[in-house]
Amino acid sequence: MKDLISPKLSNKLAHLDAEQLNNLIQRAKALRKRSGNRADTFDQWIERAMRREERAMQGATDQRDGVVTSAFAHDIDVETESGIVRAHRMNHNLVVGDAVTVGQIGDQTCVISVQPRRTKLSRPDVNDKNIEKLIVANVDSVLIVVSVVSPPLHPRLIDRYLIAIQNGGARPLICVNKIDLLEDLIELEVLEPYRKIGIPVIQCSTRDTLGIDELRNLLQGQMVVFVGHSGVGKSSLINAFAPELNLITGSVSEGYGRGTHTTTVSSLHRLPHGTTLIDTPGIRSFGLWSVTQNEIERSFPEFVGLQCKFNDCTHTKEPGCGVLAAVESGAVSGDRYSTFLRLRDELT
Ligand SMILES: Nc1nc2c(ncn2[C@@H]2O[C@H](COP(=O)(O)OP(=O)(O)OP(=O)(O)O)[C@@H](O)[C@H]2O)c(=O)[nH]1
Ligand SMILES: [Mg+2]
Ligand SMILES: [Zn+2]
Repeated sequence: MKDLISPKLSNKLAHLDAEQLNNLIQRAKALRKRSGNRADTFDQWIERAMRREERAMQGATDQRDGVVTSAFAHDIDVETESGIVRAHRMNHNLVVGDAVTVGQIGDQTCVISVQPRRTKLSRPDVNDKNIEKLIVANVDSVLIVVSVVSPPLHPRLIDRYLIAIQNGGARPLICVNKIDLLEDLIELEVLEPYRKIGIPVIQCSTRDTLGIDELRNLLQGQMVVFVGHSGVGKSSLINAFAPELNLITGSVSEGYGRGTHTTTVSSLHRLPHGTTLIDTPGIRSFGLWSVTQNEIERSFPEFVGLQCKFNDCTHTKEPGCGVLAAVESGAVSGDRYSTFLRLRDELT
């Protein structure tokens, strides 16, 4: 369908996702059909459709600001001063946490504009890795939820999240849930390197109500998104803060120790004392969106201040490499260094 549009116009429309582009194409086709005119190029019809939409937006009445609390395929829920309203997305790529203005166009409530994002968390689209898939916008912190035993702990996922969070501008926190299932706390030693680089690591159990108060204090007054694999207990943790929300929680399959993808859409919840929590669907995998070698290095604060002989040192084999020396002496954790190498390889 994209072939209908010239490469030049396609570039101008690059901010639209596949569905938005499709909507625009359908509107342009409808305009062309109604006019009966076959002489104009399809680019011209697309531009006409865009102008029509802009005019409609300018004429929108009863404009109000709000925050997106849930995002569906065609509509979003927006929290406004007068309560939650459902609005048509129009051509906007929106996620929970986005600050928007909505207004009335005819008898429909529509999104008129989106404010620039203060922070964001994104990943490559699962179907097309060249498309950025936003997960959430404007959060202060991202709580990476992992569990132990069932599902098992996956430190590699934490590493990828840390880079994406750093790039998006929010603060990372780690929550290890289900510690009631642990026979020996020694298994949590794999998380020590994260604590060492200054990331709070909170141990929790929603079953035994352990760590919940500590987490509540840490998150107070912030907008926080809960992310992680399915079945680690994101929704259960949010319920532990606010049982009245009664979010649906799932089970973990016996054989594989995997979650069953219970939460299917993200949702935003206001708690007392200015805390806002966002629940998200569990992920199967998490790829990195638009990350450079330098950005990977920046997410290893333990490398800062280490001196390498060469300015463009890759810290892999060069003589006089400060990072390799620090790994050798134990000043930098061998696990974290392996992570660095793995992430680096993923880029090439
Ligand atoms: N043993 C134990 N089980 C827990 C704990 N927290 C949650 N669970 C259980 O883990 C299962 C999955 O919990 P959910 O809260 O649905 O997990 P989720 O991360 O929201 O999963 P998705 O929505 O699929 O991404 C449920 O059966 C919970 O009862 C805990 O601290 N200890
Ligand atoms: Mg859930
Ligand atoms: Zn080096």
